[in-house]
Amino acid sequence: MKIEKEEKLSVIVGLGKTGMSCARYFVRKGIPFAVQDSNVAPTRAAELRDLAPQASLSLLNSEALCKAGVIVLSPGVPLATREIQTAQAAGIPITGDINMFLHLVDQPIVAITGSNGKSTVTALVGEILTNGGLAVGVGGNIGTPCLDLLDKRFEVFVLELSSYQLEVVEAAGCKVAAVLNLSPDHLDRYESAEAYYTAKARIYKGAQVAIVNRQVNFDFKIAADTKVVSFGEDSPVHPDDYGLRVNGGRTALMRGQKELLTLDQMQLKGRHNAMNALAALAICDQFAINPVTAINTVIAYAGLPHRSEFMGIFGGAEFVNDSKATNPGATSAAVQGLAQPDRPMLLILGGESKGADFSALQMVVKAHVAKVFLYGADSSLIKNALAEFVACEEFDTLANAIQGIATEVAPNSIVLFAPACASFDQFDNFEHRGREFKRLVMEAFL
Ligand code: UMA
Ligand code: ADP
Repeated sequence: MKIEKEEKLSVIVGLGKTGMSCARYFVRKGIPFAVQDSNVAPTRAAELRDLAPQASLSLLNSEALCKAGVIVLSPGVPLATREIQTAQAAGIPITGDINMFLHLVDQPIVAITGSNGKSTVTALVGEILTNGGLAVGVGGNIGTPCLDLLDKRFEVFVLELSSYQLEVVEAAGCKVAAVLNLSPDHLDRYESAEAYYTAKARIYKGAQVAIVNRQVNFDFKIAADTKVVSFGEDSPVHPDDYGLRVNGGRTALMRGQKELLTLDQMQLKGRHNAMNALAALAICDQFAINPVTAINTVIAYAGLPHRSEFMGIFGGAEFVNDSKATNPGATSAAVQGLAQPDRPMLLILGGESKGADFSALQMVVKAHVAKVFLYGADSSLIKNALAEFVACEEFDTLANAIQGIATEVAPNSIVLFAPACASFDQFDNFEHRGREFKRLVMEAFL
C-alpha cells in the first residue's frame, strides 16, 4: 500500500526500530501521522519528540485507531491484539513497513525467510551481490528497517523477512523469494505451526523466482508463472537446481551435476551452513553473478557473530557461542552440524520457551550430547522433555551453569551454547546474551 498525504492521520503502532523508521519516512514525505504504543513510556519517546514534535504519542487505543486513515503495524505487535482487531473490523486498512517499501521501490528485491538461517543467508547474498559489482541495500528483520534504505541509491535490495512482517504483506512481488526451511517457532503468537508456516508462505506471492528447499514438505501455493529453483540435501537432478553430493567422504556443493566447492573449503561449519550456502548461490544465480565470484565469496564468508561462533579453547574444551539458536530447530541443526564422534559435547539450553515443544530435541541429544546444562525461566520444561534421553542439570542463571561446566569440562570436549529459547527472561536480546556468555566464559576460565 502506498501512503500519500491525506486528511486522515496515518497511525504507527509500536515505537521501536520499525516505528521510528516509519516516522522518519513520514517526516521526509510531509505525511501527517500519530503514534501509539502499549507501553506508557516507550524508550524512543524522546527521539520521536525531537524528530516530529507535532506527532502525538498515546497509549494503544481503538477509539483513535478507528479514525485512522491507515494503521502501520510494527512486527512485534500481533494482528490479533484486541485494539487492532477492533480497528480492522471497522474497515481501517492495516499495513507495515515492508508492505510500504515493496510498493515504493522499482529496483529488484530479494526476500528471504525461513525458521533459521535467514540472517546468515541474507548477509551472504548481500556480500556475493556486492562482490559481483552491484550496490546492495541489506535490511529488514536482520536489523536495518527497510524504509531507512531509501536514503541511498541502491541497485538491488536484499531483505530478511520474519513471519511477523509477512503477516501484513499483500502481494510481495519480489524478483527472488526464498523460504530456507520450516520448523516450529513463535508458538506463543501463532495458534499452530501451520499458521506460522502460512504467514511465511506469503513471501512467494507474485515472485518472479521462488527458491524452495526440496526437503520442506509444505504447500506454498506458488503461482504457475513463478519460476521455481530448488536446493536441498540431496543431489540435484535439474541442471539449474542446487544440492549436496558426498564424494569420497567429502561433501560437495553442486549446481546440477557440476561441483562448485566442498564444505571443508568453507569457513562456516556444519551441514546447515552448507544448505545456507546453496540457498545463497541459488539466489545470486538469478542475477547472473560470475560463478567464480560467488564461490570465492562463499569460501571467504566467516558468518555473523552469535551464530555457531567459535570462541576458542578454554579448560582444553572448544567453546561455541550460538546464542542466536532461539528455537529447537536451530539448536538441533547446530548440534548435528558441530558434533564430532570422538569428542563429548556439553550443551547449554535455557531461556524463554515461546511455547516450543522440546521433545524435538530428544533424539538429537541422545545421539550427540554427553550432558545438558539448563538455566533460566523454562529450564524445568526442557528438563522434563529431555531427562530420559540425556544427563541434565538445572541452574538458576547462565553464570552458574558456566560455573557448573567449569568444574566438569574435560579436554577435547565441545561446549555449545545454543539455548533453543528466546533470551528475554534474563537478557535484552540474543546479542546481549551472546556477549554475556563470552564474558562469563572468560571470567570462569582465565
Ligand atoms: N509494542 C506494542 N505492543 C505490542 C508489542 C510491542 O506497543 O504488543 C511496542 C513496544 O512497546 C516497543 C515497540 O512496539 O515500543 C517495539 O516494536 P517491535 O517489537 O515491532 O520491534 P522493533 O524494534 O520495531 O524491531 C523489529 C523486529 N522485532 C520484532 O519483530 C519483535 C526486529 O527483529 C527487526 O530487526 C526490526 O524490526 C527491524 O526490521 C528482531 C526480532 O526479534 C531481531 N525478530 C523476531 C525473530 O527474529 O525471531 C521476529
Ligand atoms: P535467523 O536469522 O533465521 O534466526 P541465523 O542465520 O541468525 O538465522 O542463524 C540462527 C541460528 O540458526 C544459527 O546460529 C544456527 O544455530 C541455526 N541455523 C542456521 N542456519 C540454519 C539452517 N539452514 N537450518 C537450521 N538451523 C540453522
